[in-house]
Amino acid sequence: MGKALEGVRILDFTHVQSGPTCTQLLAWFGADVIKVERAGEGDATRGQLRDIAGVDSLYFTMLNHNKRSMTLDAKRPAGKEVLETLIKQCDVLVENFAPGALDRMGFSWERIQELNPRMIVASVKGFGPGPYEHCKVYENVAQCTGGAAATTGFDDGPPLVSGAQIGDSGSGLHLALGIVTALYQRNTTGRGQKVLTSMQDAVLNLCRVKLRDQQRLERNGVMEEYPQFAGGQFGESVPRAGNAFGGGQPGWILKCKGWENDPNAYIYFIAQAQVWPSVCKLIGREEWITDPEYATPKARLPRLMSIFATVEEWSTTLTKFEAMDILNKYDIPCGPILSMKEIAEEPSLRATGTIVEVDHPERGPYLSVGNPIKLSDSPTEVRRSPLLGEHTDEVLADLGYSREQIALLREERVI
Ligand code: CAO
Repeated sequence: MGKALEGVRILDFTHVQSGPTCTQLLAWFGADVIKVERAGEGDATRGQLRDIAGVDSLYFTMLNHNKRSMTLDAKRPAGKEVLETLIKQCDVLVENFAPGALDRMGFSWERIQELNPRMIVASVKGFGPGPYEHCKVYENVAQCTGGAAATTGFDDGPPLVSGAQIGDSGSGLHLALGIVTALYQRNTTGRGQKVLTSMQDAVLNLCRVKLRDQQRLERNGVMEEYPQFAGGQFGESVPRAGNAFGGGQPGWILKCKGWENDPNAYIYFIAQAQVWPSVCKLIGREEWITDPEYATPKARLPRLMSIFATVEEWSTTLTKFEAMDILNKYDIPCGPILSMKEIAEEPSLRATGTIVEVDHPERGPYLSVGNPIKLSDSPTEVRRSPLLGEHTDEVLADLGYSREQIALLREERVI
């Protein structure tokens, strides 16, 4: 079966996590992704957080599947010539260098347009145009400047960053959508365009509901579903809501059997209005079904934390999986807190290709997260990440370079 992006050629000038997340997705959809790296070291993540000496790290291998790697010194004249050829023959250039690096290399938007007016130039930067546009940015900076850290954690504690890499991988996802959208528009305009995702914007987009809450707070002074509503105080900006559910259905994380020794023996429980009678019966509080202090969602709001404490008396008698089975029988929305170990071993995730085992010539088999976006007519086969420069000769030959020319570039240490 063919692939959705077959025939699309990507000049992948990305490194670390945000850009590579984007180009990996495009590769999984069938694009030919040529990762251009500096000879010697390559993408810095090849050597970061190594678990096996001298072997590409999991950080690198898990973000660079299905790509080809070529080495190139893009700052030397002969290297720039190769880059020009690549720009002429590719559809998209993706980069996440520090601001201005591509211009300093001599490849401004205008220059790229001259070389190939159909080229789409897609960039991740820490910030969009404005006071911080020149700053270098990593994941947690974006979480802090995009509203995530201020709204994560408990209100008696400091701001918290999340384990989910919403700044890096989140930006990569946004960028990938921008690229396929620009490719689609090119079908009618015949022109390329610039695609920019700022990490701050991407995080803020994922924190959209918190900007909603900021405006609700300013209008009404309180937000009834926040834990602060029951006796606490609201300040000027959206507070950290602990484990409260962001939507209209109240929820919280509850202890389950074994929580004293197992840091993940918990379940997320949602007191959805429709199933309130079932919740009351399950936890032995049938009187709450009709008691005016508990019967309606509005009446329950000021006493949510004590309601969750009562449900927890029930949940601590069961393992998280037993609790999940029982709650699901009554259609009560819930979810066990799964550890990374449990997720890695979960057979259903293996069956769908969301967790994949990949073989690598230097490290042997390892686990990775496969393509989370499933297309029925463009299935994903996850192939191992390339070794540094593994495809340099192959790519140059594809571009029309002769054996002699390639040998000369190697002799001059351009590749
Ligand atoms: N040939 C020649 N030079 C190359 C090259 C190649 N193949 N590949 C990279 N370089 C050069 C760049 O041109 C740049 O040179 P100048 O500084 O002279 O312009 C230099 O290598 C370093 O690139 P960089 O500044 O992007 O790298 P850094 O390690 O200093 O910064 C990072 C890393 C991530 C902070 C920065 O790239 C950045 O802010 N990127 C945008 C935001 C982003 O994506 N952040 C998320 C990263 S994932 O956590």
